[in-house]
Amino acid sequence: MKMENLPVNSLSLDFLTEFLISLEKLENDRGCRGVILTSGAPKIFSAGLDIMEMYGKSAEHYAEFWKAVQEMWLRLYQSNMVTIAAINGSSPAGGCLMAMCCDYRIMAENPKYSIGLNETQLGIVAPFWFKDTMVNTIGNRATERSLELGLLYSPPEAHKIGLVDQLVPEEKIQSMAAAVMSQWLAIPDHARQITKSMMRKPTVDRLLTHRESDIQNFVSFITKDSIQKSLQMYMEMLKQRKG
Ligand code: CO8
Repeated sequence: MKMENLPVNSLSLDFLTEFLISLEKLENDRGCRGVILTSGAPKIFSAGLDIMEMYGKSAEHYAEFWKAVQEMWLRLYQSNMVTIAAINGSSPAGGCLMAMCCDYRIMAENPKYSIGLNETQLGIVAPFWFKDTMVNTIGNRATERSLELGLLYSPPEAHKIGLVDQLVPEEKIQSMAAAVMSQWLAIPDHARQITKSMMRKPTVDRLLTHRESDIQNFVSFITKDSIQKSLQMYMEMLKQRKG
């Protein structure tokens, strides 16, 4: 699956809806046992959640958007397919979350790219299930430090802490992803799927149990004047940096 929502593959409501439909089609296709998730946008895997979906909109819109973000996580994290992220660009926040949902992460060795959950840098707080996904990937202490400081890691740093499994020269990323996919597909599906579910189910169940309150928390947090102001300042900073 090659994500292409130019310029930066931000996860808008429309994009998430398309993504979910495409993923479901593959999931229901008996001939498809694995997916490589990558980007068609130059230098960016995904810029994470579309900030414009979280700014200046109605409470109903925020609730609908958040439900779609939850759904993306639930489907991708629990996919029956082998999922490999071929991270061929920067991958902040929601982009990092998508990559962490996969079974294996390969990142291009480009010093300009970075990956991490940088929410605190925007003045917002990563939800508990973002945090849980990171804890399951890199452990508690590394997550605590990453989240509090909103750290974005270079490829070597991300590899060192286990946020990505492997680094490759950029031009080799797709062929390496295909080679890794072959290794994973050599394992009988049912054994691998049950094992994956055993590892991930407690984390998934936590969100399922608190799904409605998580939506309400998001809406009441994001509608606060102070949070709207932080997001506005962050968007302005992005635009100024560009200039
Ligand atoms: N959403 C919307 N627009 C974006 C986003 C985004 N996430 N990221 C970039 N853009 C826009 C920029 O504003 C710019 O717009 P314009 O052309 O109109 O000026 C355009 O995309 C291109 O961006 P850049 O010029 O910055 O492109 P670069 O190639 O220089 O850099 C980056 C690309 C590295 C992706 C950079 O744009 C960046 O760092 N973006 C911000 C990424 C980020 O911080 N995302 C966090 C989103 S929040 C999230 O995912 C989880 C939130 C959890 C919510 C919890 C609340 C309770």
